Amino acid sequence: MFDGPFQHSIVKRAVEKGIVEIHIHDIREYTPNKHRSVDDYPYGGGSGMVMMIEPIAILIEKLVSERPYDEVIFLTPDGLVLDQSLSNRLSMSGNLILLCGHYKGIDERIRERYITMEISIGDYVLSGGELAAMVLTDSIIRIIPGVLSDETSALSDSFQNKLLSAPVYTRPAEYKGMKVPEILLSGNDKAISKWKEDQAVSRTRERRPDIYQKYFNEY
Ligand code: 6GU
Repeated sequence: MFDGPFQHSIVKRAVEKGIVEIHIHDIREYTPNKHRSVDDYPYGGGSGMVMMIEPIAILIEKLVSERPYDEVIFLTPDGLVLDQSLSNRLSMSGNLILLCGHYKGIDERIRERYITMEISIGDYVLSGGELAAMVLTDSIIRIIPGVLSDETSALSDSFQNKLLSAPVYTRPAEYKGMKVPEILLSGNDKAISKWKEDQAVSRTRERRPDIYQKYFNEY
């Protein structure tokens, strides 16, 4: 499941440049029981299966015995909702373990004993933590210095300066009567910067009044 996203684009380039390493571990390979089961019925009843403590504990203990980790992150819809500042913070850390949950959840004792941080990627339910782990991984890796060839590019993203980005255009200057804003063709760098900033502010005000409000409380 991870092959597609991790074999492409920015994540792949970061791995090839030797800036990051990604190791995928299958919990099923760490089951001590002969049925290789990783889940079981919940104590006290209820729907769905619960991921068992033992395979996950064995795997996490193996990993932390091999190298130090800054965080052991569990991807779960009841975690802290991911935003750019959290990605920025995590991009400055060393090794991370991302644990993907599945089914109805994982045995609570895993969370109590091993997990240092719980992250959700938004208020909707996915069928597993894998897609969330890929989203988190991409958002962390792309902002590590040296990963993007244009080093300034990640910094001008929507959200990175707390506002949405201004619209962008490329050639041709006119297509079927639709023109690129005159100012961008003017060569006047100062006026262009001002235009971009104004656009960022008005877009944010119109589309994300919640972010706009925060921006003007801070600045
Ligand atoms: Cl981290 N996991 C699942 N299963 N659903 C989610 C999520 C995570 N974040 C948002 N929805």
